Amino acid sequence: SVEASIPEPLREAWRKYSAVGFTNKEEFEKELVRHVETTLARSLYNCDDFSAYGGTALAFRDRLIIDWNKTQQRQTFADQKRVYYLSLEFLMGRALDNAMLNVGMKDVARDGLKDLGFCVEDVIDQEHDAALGNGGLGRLAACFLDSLATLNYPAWGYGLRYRYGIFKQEIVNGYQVEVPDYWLDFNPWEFPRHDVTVDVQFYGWVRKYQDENGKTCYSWQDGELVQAVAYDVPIPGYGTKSTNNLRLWSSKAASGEFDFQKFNAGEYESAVADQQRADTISAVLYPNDNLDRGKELRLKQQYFWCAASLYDIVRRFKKTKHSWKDFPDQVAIQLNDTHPTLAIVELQRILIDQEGLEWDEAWNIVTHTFGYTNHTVLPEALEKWSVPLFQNLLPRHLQIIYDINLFFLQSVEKKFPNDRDLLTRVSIIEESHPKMVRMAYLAIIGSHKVNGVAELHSDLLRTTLFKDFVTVYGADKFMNVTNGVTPRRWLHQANPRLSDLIASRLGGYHWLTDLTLLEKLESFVEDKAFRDEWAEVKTANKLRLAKHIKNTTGYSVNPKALFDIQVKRIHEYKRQQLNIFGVIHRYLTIKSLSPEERKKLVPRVSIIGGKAAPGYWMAKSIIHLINSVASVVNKDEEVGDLLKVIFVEDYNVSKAELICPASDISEHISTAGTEGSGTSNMKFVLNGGLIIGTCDGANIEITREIGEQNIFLFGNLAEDVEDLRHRHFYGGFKLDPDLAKVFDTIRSGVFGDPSEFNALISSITEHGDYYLVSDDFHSYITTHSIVDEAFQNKDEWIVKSITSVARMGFFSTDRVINEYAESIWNAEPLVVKD
Ligand code: B1H
Ligand code: IMP
Repeated sequence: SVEASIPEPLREAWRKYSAVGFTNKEEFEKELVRHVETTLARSLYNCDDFSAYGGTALAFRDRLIIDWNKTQQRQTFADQKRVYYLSLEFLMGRALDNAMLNVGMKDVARDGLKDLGFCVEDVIDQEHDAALGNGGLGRLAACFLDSLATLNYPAWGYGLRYRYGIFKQEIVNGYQVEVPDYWLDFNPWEFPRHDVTVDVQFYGWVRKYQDENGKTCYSWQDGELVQAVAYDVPIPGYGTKSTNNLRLWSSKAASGEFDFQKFNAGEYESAVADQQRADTISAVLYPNDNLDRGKELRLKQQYFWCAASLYDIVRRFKKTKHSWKDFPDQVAIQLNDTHPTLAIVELQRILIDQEGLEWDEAWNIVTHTFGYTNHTVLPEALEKWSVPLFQNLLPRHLQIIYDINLFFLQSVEKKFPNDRDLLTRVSIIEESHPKMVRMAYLAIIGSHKVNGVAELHSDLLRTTLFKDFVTVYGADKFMNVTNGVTPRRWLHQANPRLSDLIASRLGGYHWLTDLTLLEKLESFVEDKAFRDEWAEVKTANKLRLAKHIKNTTGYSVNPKALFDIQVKRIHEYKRQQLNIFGVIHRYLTIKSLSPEERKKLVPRVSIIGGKAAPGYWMAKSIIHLINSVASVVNKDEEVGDLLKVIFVEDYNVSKAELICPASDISEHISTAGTEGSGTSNMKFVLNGGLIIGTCDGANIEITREIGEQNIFLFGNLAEDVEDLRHRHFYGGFKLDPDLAKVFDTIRSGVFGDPSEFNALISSITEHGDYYLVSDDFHSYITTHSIVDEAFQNKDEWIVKSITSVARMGFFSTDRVINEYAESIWNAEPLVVKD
């Protein structure tokens, strides 16, 4: 082993001085002050909350990196199968609170900070979110990393180190304005590895030649080189020493000969321009959720990241000199959607062009290595790249894709002779103008398992989108792994009050690593004292949110009102328009009642938050309508506390941690069959909120787990959507009468210039109502009345809340990761000891 090659006396000297990190309050304070004074060059006299955050973060970082080193060494010696999770998005949020809790040192930090004059919550609040993702897909990747480390799997995440994460949203005069999110000014959580670099090639041409044995070979020549530099982010597990690695690549100009040539030729400016062009690759996260725009720079990002990651993975594999056929026993690579599909082609290229393997042997290795997760069936989100673009940027990869396709189609033809339609349908190349590469098909063909993220979604994949591939491969290749969330961040960290209350009854926090243990809570539902404490926690969390709303919007909301929350990316399929039309309907109802009748109503606060993709006009006008309605309703004295409308600006992970514990009801109301899974539905229920939702995504399994009596379902079913859409066009379209009144009100100008909302209304009234807003409106409104009624029975409401939480054990990402490990990765945990 490597260790044996280091002489014993040297090892001893080294061990004597090995860093250990703080283990108690005094040591923590000492480390904190040392970092503030020497690393940050501040002092007692100018240490503000931000510097205290810096010192605390650095002290915790030291601890993490000590465990990180142990973990990586242990994994290197054990040399068992590693899991690599490739994702273009990791929506991590803040790291400090999570590090404190996972290491089990938050109380130590709280006490230590107090001794030095600081409040731990204020210090935690100083941290800038790491927002390298759009929404659910990126946050799922972050939850997976937490569970992988907690469960001691040897696993690495690979992504891009964007200089700009998702934009910051500001609301100006009711409109969304995007502000760049430069988040790297001070980031103590990353370790630059200037020695871990990979040169990545683009453009150029392919040379065909015969080797000394007369075998035909290909080599990718010339073009442009960009350097990838690794930045490592330690990922601590909860209650374990295991600290895994998230490796993010940053781009810069390669220091190869050709820059020097330019400098020598006096082309200083153009050499600097090359530098800037290289920087651009990892500069910014594409801000689209569930949308593919086919931009060349995006394809460059994808290849840059796949090539660097694959090089790193292959290098690590080769260190222990296994034979190539062992590769799939040592390496599992999971593709988070189709964004990393090029990794499949890149591995095939490495094996045949660089390692000299025969095609079939190489392809066998490739297909046993990869697994592909699909997250969406929305047609506009399915990635396709134009062949001419590919030809120019990645000429050798395009050749390999054509070969993969040829061999695949030959195998299909053999199995299903003379079915030319089938061949056209399953071909990786779409015969359009220009021709397009269908990335999902390539991902399916190059992987041994394909999974969807909730049962309905996986069924839809098998019966619609990937139907022909089920015919070709059989059903076993296509499976379901229902999503989850990490209970560490989404209960313990976000909702310390509820976590402590649960711990007080379950005798500690062991349920945080076995969430099914929550079922024991059901035996306390009859306990009045427990129910009261449960209700108090909810009220405290609502107060915490009310305070934030007051500080950020100036509006006062009544914490006794029913808090109705919908926070997620703004998208027509997620139907925030249905929500705001419902709010207008409620407003009209209130206005039509006498003061006596109004007294019977349940006061409501409708809270909506989320970002719209900068180029998505319909989503932006939904935001504008919400803000316009808010400014009218919130000022209407007749309405008072009966209805308040709040738009939460700049919804992100740290705000989600504040918001999820504070709902009475949350909305998950996508058109049936459109939401892959949804994960905020799980977070809200886990925090004791009930939900109103459609039969879509994971709502269906949540219902199965918690019971129909504990969820408010409404709307048309997925199986009826196609028919309804068809009828809108051919049977005539009939607008719901209540919705018609809502539209009349908007058109009357009550909420400002109605022409601003024309497109929103006409997409329903004139253009086929693709998302079935009108079809579902009546049952939506009726179900909200049922919610109001149920909320008035406080005791029953609390019972529903407790029962739901008790039955949410299934939705931990620990369960999810164990399912992937067993049925896709064939990977085992490796416990790291001291
Ligand atoms: C999800 C995306 C997505 N599905 C393309 N698809 C993107 C697609 O930048 N792009 O091009 C970005 C994101 N995101 C979400 O994944 C689903 O809509 C949710 O339902 C699901 O819960 C989540 C995690 O599986
Ligand atoms: P990599 O797999 O070479 O990228 O190494 C990742 C990390 O694993 C290193 O930074 C070390 O902490 C650890 N590591 C790698 N190789 C060895 C080794 O030979 N002995 C002990 N630890 C190692």
